[in-house]
Amino acid sequence: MKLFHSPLSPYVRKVVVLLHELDSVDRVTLETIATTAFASDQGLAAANPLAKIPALQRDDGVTLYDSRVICGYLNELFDGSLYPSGAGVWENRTLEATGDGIMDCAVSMAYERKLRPENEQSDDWVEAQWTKVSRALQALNGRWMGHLEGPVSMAHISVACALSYVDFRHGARNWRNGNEALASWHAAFDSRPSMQATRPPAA
Ligand SMILES: N[C@@H](CCC(=O)N[C@@H](CS)C(=O)NCC(=O)O)C(=O)O
Repeated sequence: MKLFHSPLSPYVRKVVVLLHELDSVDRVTLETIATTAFASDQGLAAANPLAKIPALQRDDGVTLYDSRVICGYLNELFDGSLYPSGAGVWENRTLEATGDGIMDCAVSMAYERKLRPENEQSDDWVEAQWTKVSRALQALNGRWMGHLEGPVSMAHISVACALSYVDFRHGARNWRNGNEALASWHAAFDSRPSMQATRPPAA
């Protein structure tokens, strides 16, 4: 199996953290590519019409995409327990969606600044995206700490990768201010070997 990969993508990081957590890193080959919305990698576009990473090309030629689909597939394939069932399952999925949604907003902000010419960039767009990130961080800090302190799941991995991406691209925003409980949870989670092994290179 081949994973279209970039060490900078928080969505890809979720998948690679899962592989570490399930002790299955050697079961997937990482193909590192550079792709942007304006310049898609052609091999990736042939496998995933949306030309987004992560995309997982299986040995039977089928390509799975969207990080949540890939993580669900690999968790099942490797007999993981990163998707709990039973009580609290939908809360857990909502927590995962919150982590993924923070990534969506934070990536959109980075694209606006990095990919669009300066005279086409919208400060209002960037600030509107940050408002969503900031509200989601307050919700995590205020309402979700009980869940975050429970057994490790894909939701934990998603939130941790999202927070690390906010550090990576938007460190100057100081997200820890006012979110102290979340900050100390993140510091502890970030020390896991799976997170240490998947750090993005310096920006
Ligand atoms: N919802 C998707 C989002 C994937 C995504 O947006 N990946 C970015 C990299 S961080 C990408 O491939 N961007 C290239 C593009 O938009 O063409 C997922 O969870 O996999």
